[in-house]
Amino acid sequence: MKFATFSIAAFLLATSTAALAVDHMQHMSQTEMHQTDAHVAQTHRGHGTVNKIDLQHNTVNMTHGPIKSLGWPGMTMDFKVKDAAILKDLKPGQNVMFEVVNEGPRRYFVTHITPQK
Ligand SMILES: [Cu+2]
Repeated sequence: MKFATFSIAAFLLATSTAALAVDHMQHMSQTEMHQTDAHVAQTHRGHGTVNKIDLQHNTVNMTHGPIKSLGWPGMTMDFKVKDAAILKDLKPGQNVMFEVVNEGPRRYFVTHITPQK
């Protein structure tokens, strides 16, 4: 009987420790998933003026206004685009609305550029 009690106690201890470990791991992976989600899903919108289109490097240089959701002030910078097709009808001097996705630290890509009147 003593042995049985001991085994039950040991069993309970082992399972609760294991449960805690699983809990912790689930918590960790959920936290990681949330961080990844934020990077993949977040689209930011900005307004700017096209300065230069570089079809060889898939970049467009724009002077853009502040993008609050990214915490960016207005500035002139090169943006990478995922699909060079969105650059082909653009012209320097055009005012545009654009969407930029953040896929991780320093990984920003313009996904849409819409000329404005
Ligand atoms: Cu910028």
